[in-house]
Amino acid sequence: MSLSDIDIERFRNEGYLVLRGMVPPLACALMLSVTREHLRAETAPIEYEAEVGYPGAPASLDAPGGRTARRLRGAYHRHECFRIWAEDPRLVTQLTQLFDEPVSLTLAHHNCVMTKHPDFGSATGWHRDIRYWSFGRPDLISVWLALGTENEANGALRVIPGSHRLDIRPEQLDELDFLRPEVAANQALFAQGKTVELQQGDVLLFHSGLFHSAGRNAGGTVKNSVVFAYRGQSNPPTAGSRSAAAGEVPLGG
Ligand SMILES: O=C(O)CCC(=O)C(=O)O
Repeated sequence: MSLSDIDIERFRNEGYLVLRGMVPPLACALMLSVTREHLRAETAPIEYEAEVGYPGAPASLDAPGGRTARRLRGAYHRHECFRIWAEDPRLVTQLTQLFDEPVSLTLAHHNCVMTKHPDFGSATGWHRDIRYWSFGRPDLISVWLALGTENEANGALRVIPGSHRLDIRPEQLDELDFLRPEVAANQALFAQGKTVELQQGDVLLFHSGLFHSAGRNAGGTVKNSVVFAYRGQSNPPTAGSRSAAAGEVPLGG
């Protein structure tokens, strides 16, 4: 299941690629059942909505909905079903094609199951994943696996195609490096945003410089997505940074 030249070219130009039906239903069902069990048991480490602090999130852990899980962190060590997916040889081959060199999984970033809840799950503004990451080059790839349907109604990701190549002026960004909604140049960018609809087993690969956002979950069930981040061998994390703090898994390729 290697990528075609057209896929590779599309990723380079648009900054993202959707691989339909890549993960079989049985594997997704296992990841889903582990996710639900860990949500029920509140298996640590968990990031709660109240800790994310995005607009619309509960104000504190003790506020109504404050203990709504936003991310089950540490997916790689949580259960072997996530590890098996993160190391899937087909995925490693594809990432190797995109990086044009062997790859490593970085455990410091993403490495989680995103769990967006209908009642207290908050929206996420337009941002680049790389904004808090420290690597020699801003060229990582985030890999987002849908464990169920993702659409505009339940808070699917929206992306701005090609935005990984854009130069952004500092005044376009707020203090947390989200694109400011009131800036005219940003509104022109938002107008180019596309919702990435996914079904169970679909995988979205996106460049760490691609602007993306997501709405709230207005559906009736939790939306669960497994997310990992990868880098090319020649692009290690900056020594002493948070990106270097959690270890890595060399995957060859
Ligand atoms: O599901 C969301 O709200 C977006 C999550 C996201 O983009 C991120 O954590 O980088």
